[in-house]
Amino acid sequence: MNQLSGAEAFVHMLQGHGVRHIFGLCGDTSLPLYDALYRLDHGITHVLARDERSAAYMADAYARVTGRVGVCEGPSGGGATYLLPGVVEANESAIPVLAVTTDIAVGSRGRYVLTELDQEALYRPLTKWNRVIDRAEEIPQTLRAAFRHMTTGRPGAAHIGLPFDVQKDPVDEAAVHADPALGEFPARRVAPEPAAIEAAAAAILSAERPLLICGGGPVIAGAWAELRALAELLELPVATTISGQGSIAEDHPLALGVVGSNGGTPETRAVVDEADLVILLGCRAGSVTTERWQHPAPGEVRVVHIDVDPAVIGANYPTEVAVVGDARLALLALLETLAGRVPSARAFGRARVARAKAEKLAAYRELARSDETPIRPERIVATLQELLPRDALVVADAGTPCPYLSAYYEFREAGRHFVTNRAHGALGYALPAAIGAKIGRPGATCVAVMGDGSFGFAAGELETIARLGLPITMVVVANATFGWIKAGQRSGFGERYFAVDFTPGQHARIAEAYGIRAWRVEDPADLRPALAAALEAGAPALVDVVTQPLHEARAPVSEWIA
Ligand SMILES: Cc1ncc(C[n+]2csc(CCOP(=O)(O)OP(=O)(O)O)c2C)c(N)n1
Repeated sequence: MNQLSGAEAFVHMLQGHGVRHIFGLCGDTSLPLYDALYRLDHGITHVLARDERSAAYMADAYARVTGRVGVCEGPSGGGATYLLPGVVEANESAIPVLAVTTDIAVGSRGRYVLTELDQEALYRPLTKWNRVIDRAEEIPQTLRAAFRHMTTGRPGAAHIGLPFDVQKDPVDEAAVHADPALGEFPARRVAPEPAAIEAAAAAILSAERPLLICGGGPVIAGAWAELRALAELLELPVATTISGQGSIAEDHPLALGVVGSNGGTPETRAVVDEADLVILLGCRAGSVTTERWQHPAPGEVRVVHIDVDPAVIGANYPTEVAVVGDARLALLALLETLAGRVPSARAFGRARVARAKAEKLAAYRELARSDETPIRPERIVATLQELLPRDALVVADAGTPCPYLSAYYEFREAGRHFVTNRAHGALGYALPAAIGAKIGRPGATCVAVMGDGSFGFAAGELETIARLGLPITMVVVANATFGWIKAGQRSGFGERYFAVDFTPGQHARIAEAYGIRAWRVEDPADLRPALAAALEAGAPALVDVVTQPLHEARAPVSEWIA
């Protein structure tokens, strides 16, 4: 038999699944793997990150924008622990990320080897599938299982541990084969039961004011054409969660925009409350989307719940009709079932959406023109809206960027154009995620919007952006405080501000020290020229905007404690 080393087999298995990029950071236990990556002709580009946490966020964003599995890697012990935040974010957001940790030799276990850690136990609660490989011959089947689990059903993250000796032991070359279809997601889509579709159609037809709320599912399933067709057939207002932005072009007359406590507003909430039937599509109806299960009101609204994951259906709302299946296939089936059965179109949807949007945007537009200093977040959003092309990629952190962009930035193309980490909202996501997003979609204008708190978490990756020469425009929304938490102290704790403020940073100068072009903006009049110059630079660029803090702002946030 022809033999490969374990590391060689591992690389060929990634190649066989169509992997083109790996994001990672080196370590002792990874040396055989790195050597195989160096020697073999595999067509995979390795992107060196400066922190494994960033590598995982890069892989996550890369997967979101490409529809392919994102791969990140790090060494045993510290590397394995530093990858975790990105892996859990991906898993909870139904994004397939393969985390590869190398590990101490199987033969050294239990002997107090530097970096020893039970990496399988560590990853168990954070992944959909997880295995530390004990014998090299298991490598091909382990990779196949990981890809099957990551990209079928509800997508999710997987972890594979690759011990040092396993990387060097022999593998039969004949065992190295892969189905490249499993490198993309969703793979092997599952269609819903016809009876469930018929019941859903009947329920929807019997409703007077139905409303659709899209979670991340329709974006992952690429269901925007079918969604739009269904909305137009039924004159159905379409709301989304933050992860669901991109399910429908937000300038469509039936697109209501984001609902919920983060990015929803009283005007969009009113439409939710008026609905007599809500279709939850690829949406878990979690605390943020539903304003802690108040809007819509459980028990008072009829619910049709469509999801690829049967476990989420009925978790939060008494459900009249449960439909299990891929979002695109479910919508296609609904369209077929409803054909010819919808009474002549009612204008209700469009008129109601238009009114809600006009009311919501009136107050925003006023603030977006404001010449106040510190600069209002509304003005930043409006300026980005003016300058960015329709198909730009916007990557955002928690804090000020997320609610403001969700509420007021209009993503005018369906599909994944907004990348943000809504499972955990951990700070420091946007800067590294923008790297993965830009590498995944090199032709798109890419902007990362982050608070100065988030900047502090991620600034080390400025070197990566500069080294790779990635033309990403970073916008730092600088207010010298962990503003979201300060706003929570204002709204719920009598303005007892405790341990939230930090020293104002010179973010432009930090970027310049990395060789990145940068602007600092304090005067609102300078904002547009600085952002325009940054976007036109064709090179890494950063704009540091001294911004009104959230606790003084009129943020589109109904609850600070989600
Ligand atoms: C890793 C992590 N730790 C803590 C939090 C809790 N948290 C949510 S928002 C926020 C403040 C964000 O500050 P900043 O990035 O400066 O943005 P701002 O809210 O000021 O706009 C914090 C600390 C978090 N989301 N992630």
